[in-house]
Amino acid sequence: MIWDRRNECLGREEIDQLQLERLQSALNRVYRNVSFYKKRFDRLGILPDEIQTLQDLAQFPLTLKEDLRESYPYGMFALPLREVVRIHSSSGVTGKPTVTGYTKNDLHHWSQLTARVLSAGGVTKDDVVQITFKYGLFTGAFGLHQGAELIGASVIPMSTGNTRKQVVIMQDYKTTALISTPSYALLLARHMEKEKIDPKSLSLKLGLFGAEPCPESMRREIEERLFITATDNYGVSEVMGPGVSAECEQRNGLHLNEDHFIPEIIDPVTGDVLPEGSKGELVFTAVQREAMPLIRYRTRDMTTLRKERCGCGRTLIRMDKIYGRSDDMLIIGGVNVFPSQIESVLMEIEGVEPHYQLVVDREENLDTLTIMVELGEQTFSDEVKKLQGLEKKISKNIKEFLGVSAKVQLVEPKTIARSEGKAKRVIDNRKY
Ligand code: DLL
Repeated sequence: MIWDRRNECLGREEIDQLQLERLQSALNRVYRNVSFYKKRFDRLGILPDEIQTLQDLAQFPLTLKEDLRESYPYGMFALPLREVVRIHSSSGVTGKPTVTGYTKNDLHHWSQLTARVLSAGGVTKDDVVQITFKYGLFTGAFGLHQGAELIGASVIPMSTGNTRKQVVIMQDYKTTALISTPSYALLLARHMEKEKIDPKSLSLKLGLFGAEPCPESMRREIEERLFITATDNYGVSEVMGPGVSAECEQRNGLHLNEDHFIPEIIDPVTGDVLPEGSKGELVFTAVQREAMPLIRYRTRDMTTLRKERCGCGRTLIRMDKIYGRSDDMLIIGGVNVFPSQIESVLMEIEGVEPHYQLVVDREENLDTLTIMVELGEQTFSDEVKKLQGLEKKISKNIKEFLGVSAKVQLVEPKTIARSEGKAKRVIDNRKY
């Protein structure tokens, strides 16, 4: 089912015209109202009015996550706070998170966009939707919740954790659609297997998965173990949250809501715009946002855009599943983590040296993180009990500050290889 046939099935010329008009308006709004953009454009001598074609967008500078951090919390807002009715933030607690704000109109658009995502994934008003994303600053739960209500589905705002209860609710409330990270879906499957609960005895039909990569092998495993149809959906909190793009029943790429987000693919090294069909880094200009329009925001996600028509009837451009990242951000069980954040947690702990290595693996399709932490000579000679206490403390702090579970392995002084150049902090053994 196509939620918004008028906007999801526009002709290419209509899309281009709509994007150009909205782009001109967004550039003018940020130039007038966001000092960060005014200063930048003035420095480069470019005026928003000069934009004549969509290709002219490439003259404008890229916006980085760091720019948002430096404008923390409200520096990127294009409207006074009294117009902002909702505030969310990106995951990750240490360091400055990035903040994103929504006006009433932004929330209205957001619900429309997540309703598109949910409809593409097969959700209708007859579904009972269980949302297992965390309700809070993270955009995932509220964003998809609003869209599901707009469709008229029955929404269960379960939030994260308590896997046993999640399954009981699923049984009792007759959940038909699961909204989660793909890795959590596998955790649920594993739990049911252990508890000898037959997934076929549930009412579950659909799984809409996002917030982290879901490679084909993982999709297949989820579908086989839970007896559901699984679709992938993608979003970035700074740009909006979920609602940016999603697979339809054809499952050959994610339809990108181009009437709200103008996508470009750039070479992550040179920043040059690459031709259609190239693999590169995804950049978005959020033209419809009122509270926080973003110009050429670098997502650091690697993909390819394709304009060929899809069998479902939607004309929106499609992006391939995310291939990986152009920076060192890791997504572990749906939580975004930068090695630098782990480092700052470690450095707060006495006796720990600034030498560590992160080993990321996938065991039975679930992400695992092991942090190898090097000890100073003094600490290393401590008794076993003390060392065990230290291991626990590191693990607890990582969970508390970053929201990820990690196994901590303490290692002898000088065992982690030193590097002359950039230290190799991460060994990612997962295959996408
Ligand atoms: O993860 C928004 C979201 C919530 C999307 C729920 C879908 C469902 P952030 O926390 O800002 O926002 O993380 C954004 O997560 O740049 C990608 O690297 C990654 N990501 C999100 N969805 C996918 C996906 C939300 N379907 C970052 N496939 C992005 C691969 C994804 N990576």
